[in-house]
Amino acid sequence: MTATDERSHLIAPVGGVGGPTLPQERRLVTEVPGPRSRALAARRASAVASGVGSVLPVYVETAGGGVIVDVDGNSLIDLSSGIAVVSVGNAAPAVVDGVQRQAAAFTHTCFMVAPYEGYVQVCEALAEVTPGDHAKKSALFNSGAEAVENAVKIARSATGRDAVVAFDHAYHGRTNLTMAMTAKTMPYKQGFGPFAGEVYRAPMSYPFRERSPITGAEAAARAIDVIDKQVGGGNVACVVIEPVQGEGGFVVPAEGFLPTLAEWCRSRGVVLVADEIQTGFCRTGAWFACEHEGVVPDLVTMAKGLAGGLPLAAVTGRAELMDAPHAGGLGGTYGGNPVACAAALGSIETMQKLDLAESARRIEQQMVPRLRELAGRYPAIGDVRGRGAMIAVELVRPGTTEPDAALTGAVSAACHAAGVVTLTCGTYGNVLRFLPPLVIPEHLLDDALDVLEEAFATCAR
Ligand code: PLZ
Repeated sequence: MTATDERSHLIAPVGGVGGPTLPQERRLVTEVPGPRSRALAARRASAVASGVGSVLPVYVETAGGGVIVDVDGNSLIDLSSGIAVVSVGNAAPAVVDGVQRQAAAFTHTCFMVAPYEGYVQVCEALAEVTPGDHAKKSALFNSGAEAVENAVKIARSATGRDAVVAFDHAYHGRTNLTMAMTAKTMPYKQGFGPFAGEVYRAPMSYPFRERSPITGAEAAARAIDVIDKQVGGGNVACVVIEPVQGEGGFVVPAEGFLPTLAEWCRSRGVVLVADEIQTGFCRTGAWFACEHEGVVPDLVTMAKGLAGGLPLAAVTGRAELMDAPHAGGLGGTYGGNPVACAAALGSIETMQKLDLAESARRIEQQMVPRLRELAGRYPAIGDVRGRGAMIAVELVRPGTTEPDAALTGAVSAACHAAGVVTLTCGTYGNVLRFLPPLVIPEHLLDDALDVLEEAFATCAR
């Protein structure tokens, strides 16, 4: 088999209506939302609980590669990847192929009842791709929040300690423990308490919002001081941190912050958990964002990009920590579902063979200069930041760091109306973030950036 043959099933269609054979173009044939989407919105209003929101006003018919086609036939450019999930592209051929074969063979037995090879294969692959060359083991779950919950269980079991440290602006999920770890009240926590105990919050390194310039090591010392004084290093089971914060605003900590924190954890016997749920699987231009600073976490939580759109999550880490809980102490009915595992194997294979970490770095090179140029023209853009294909602009009142959430919402809505799927985030709701699929063609990303530029021309001064 030649190299091209070997790769062909990763880029060629498997059949069906979605996948990369969908024309990779922005095409609006109705107003957005069109009549069919509006009819579905009306049905939704009486059937779906209103606590569940949606970013886009359109309903999806099919999707493939870097486009989403709605029920009115509009083709939108996807700069969200379903919140960093379909990094290999929507309906990626190797994912679809794996899912179809596995679903036809068996859909579920429960790994705790009757195990199967796919689960083992995923754990073997995770030991290979995650940072560090120590002996590793893994356990599989369904959602990111569930992975974080289990990382805490493992860390507590291994250390015999209770305290969990999370950071300002952190996001770790919506379950009771992970809500306590998540920083932002609205919309995640308001009215949903009381929250789990023994969760403490430390100050983050957020270069754009420091009152005066401070190095990463100094920001880490500030956090460590809070932990030492308010919790006591010897009481801490784990420090949980997103190496680049996601929902909190695509905050890239100052260089030196993560390594200093990692060193402190090691010296105090604290388990360092990297929450790579949003940053993992090539998103930031490396397989895991910790690698940019050579940090090797004790445990890594993963989900999203792992399985190309199927719900699968994992905790991977040092074998001795992973083996700390008693037999039967970890699990769940659906954890490591065989169809999701087949999807993960297809997704990981695609990332390896197409070198999607390199693609993420190319996306950064295509996006950042254009965003910087835009920032030169629109002083409302206070900061351009991110790594790889995890890039954001933070919007402020010109000349200040005062957040401008209204402008952020307006620019994002203008992008949606023009056929580009953008997301916002941030503690102050003033960060416009971009998470394109790593397979997005250059021309499509260029077109999306043109739309963004027009949106600024319309909405900003
Ligand atoms: N940890 C770092 O980014 C999920 C949340 C969207 P689940 N982020 C998207 C929303 O509003 O619910 C996330 C994350 C990090 C944990 C999670 C939680 O992952 O799969 O959504 O549970």
